Amino acid sequence: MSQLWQARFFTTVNHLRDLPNTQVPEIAFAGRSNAGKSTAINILANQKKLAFASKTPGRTQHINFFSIGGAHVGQHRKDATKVDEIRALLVDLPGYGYAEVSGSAKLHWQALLGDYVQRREQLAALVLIVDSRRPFTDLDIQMLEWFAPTGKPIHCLLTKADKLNRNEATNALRAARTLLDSYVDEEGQSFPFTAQLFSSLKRTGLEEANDKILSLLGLDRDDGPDADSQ
Ligand SMILES: Nc1nc2c(ncn2[C@@H]2O[C@H](COP(=O)(O)OP(=O)(O)O)[C@@H](O)[C@H]2O)c(=O)[nH]1
Ligand SMILES: [Mg+2]
Repeated sequence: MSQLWQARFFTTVNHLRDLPNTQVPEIAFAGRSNAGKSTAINILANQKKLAFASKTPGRTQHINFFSIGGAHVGQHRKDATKVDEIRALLVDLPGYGYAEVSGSAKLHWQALLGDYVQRREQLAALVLIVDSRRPFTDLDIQMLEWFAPTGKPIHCLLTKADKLNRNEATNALRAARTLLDSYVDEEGQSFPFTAQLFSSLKRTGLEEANDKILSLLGLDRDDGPDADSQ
């Protein structure tokens, strides 16, 4: 049983000023609408409806937070002991690239997402959800560009790998890694950007993704708050 299975709805946010005042590490899932983000979160959390796999893509313009550990309490409840038990947060960012999103909604998205990924100190890493059949889109590249200066890791899940044959999958992974490796800092050092194949349908790459996410959250180091005393 993975610690990610503990995920529970924590809070939803539509403005940066409302971000939860938590200190635990969080990992954010970003990706183009319809890339398979909600399905991937649900599979990783072993829950059918944690993140709603939306039938109207682009509608979810909010940032949804899910807690790992602790009780099911909202951030505004004065129940500090329970909030203290939370060990990490999973963050479902609004999907992007949906054609029917209007100009002002796009600007709102840009401000909310750009500021969040660039400035949120508690953000440990980004999981970028990309459809394995398509190359990275402009907005995926935008996410890489925003995040690179933070020096924090990005792990890409190349989703819907079940739709590719073995050869196509190998090529998709190689192309993604080549793109990610092309990002270098001023000293020519590459960024901590990684990629893997993933299929929610066939559960391909599930263990690899789970282990990577736990490791990025620092949850792989012990079995709980009491681990030291055992
Ligand atoms: N074949 C296949 N379809 C998938 C997979 N993951 C998601 N989908 C489908 O892709 C569509 C969009 O998925 P969703 O998770 O809602 O995408 P989101 O907009 O990124 O949250 C849905 O019809 C899913 O059933 C996968 O691994 N394989
Ligand atoms: Mg979704």
